[in-house]
Amino acid sequence: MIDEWHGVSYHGNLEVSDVNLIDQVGRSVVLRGMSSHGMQWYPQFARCESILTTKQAGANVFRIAMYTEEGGYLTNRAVIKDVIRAVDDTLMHDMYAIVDWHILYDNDPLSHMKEARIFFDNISKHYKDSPGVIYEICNEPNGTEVTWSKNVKPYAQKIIPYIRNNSPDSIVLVGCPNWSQDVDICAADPLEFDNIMYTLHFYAGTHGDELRSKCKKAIEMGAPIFASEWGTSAADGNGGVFLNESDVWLNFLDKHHISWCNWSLADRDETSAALLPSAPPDSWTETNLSQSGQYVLSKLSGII
Ligand code: DCB
Repeated sequence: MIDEWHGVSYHGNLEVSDVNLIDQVGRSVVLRGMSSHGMQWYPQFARCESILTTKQAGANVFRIAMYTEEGGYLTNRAVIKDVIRAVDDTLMHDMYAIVDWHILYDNDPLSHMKEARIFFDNISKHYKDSPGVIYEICNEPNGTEVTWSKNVKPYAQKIIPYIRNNSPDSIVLVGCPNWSQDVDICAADPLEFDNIMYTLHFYAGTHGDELRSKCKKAIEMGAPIFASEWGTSAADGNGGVFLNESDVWLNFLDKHHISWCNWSLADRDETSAALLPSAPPDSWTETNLSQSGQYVLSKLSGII
């Protein structure tokens, strides 16, 4: 399947209908693109020319991963400047922009509730008139103590009204327990907001049939799924690359019209990074692509 390239000016405001995305006139929409790495480390690849190169390969979305910890937002508010710039550059290219509150070692999204509330209130006010902005409110809740009913769902119920108040029609992506894998648990006890999708995250070297079954189960229960982060590597971002396993995953996503972002557009020395070390941020080309980068960029245009 080869899709024609369509972006924000064509599709406008997106909506969730049944388990999939549609646009303002009811056409089906699948978004595909790259995720940045941590914005506190790799903002240079989340800028104009770099994002444009992914668009030229077929991407119509870019995800901006704003870590909360590890030198991210919580201790370094200056990162917002790069986040805003990345969103603006993405919108300038007529692509959808995902603002990702990238919790990770801060397992429970409730642990930084107040900061999340202020951040999402401000950012959804700033982009209230931009149909291209999508909000991802918690990257990967994890840890045995962190459950959907006690932690993640209450967090989502508190944060989403702040976004809705400023930007009533935007799509909101909600992370699931167990590193955004337990989509079936969310599906069994869904949120009562419109235009919500649950995120499925997978790493092809670690996750396979079992996770796909969970996802299928969630879809059958009526849950809309967005694969906002996946990698060709193992779950630690390294190892492999696992391209045969990635093929199986991409066929699965394609079959279910699931949108996706690949981890990550950076030149870190790890196999999941799309660029080789020392890639020039503003002028990287095919020669700078890692094995993963070559593979993923060839899939962005919807050619499976
Ligand atoms: C997720 C995170 C993402 C992480 C990738 C790969 O974590 F959302 O932030 O990225 O998947 O692990 C890695 C970077 C590294 C960096 C590290 C810490 O690639 O360069 O050093 O983050 O910032 C997952 C996903 C799944 C699982 C575990 C993790 N899992 N995890 O299934 O066990 O522990 O980070």
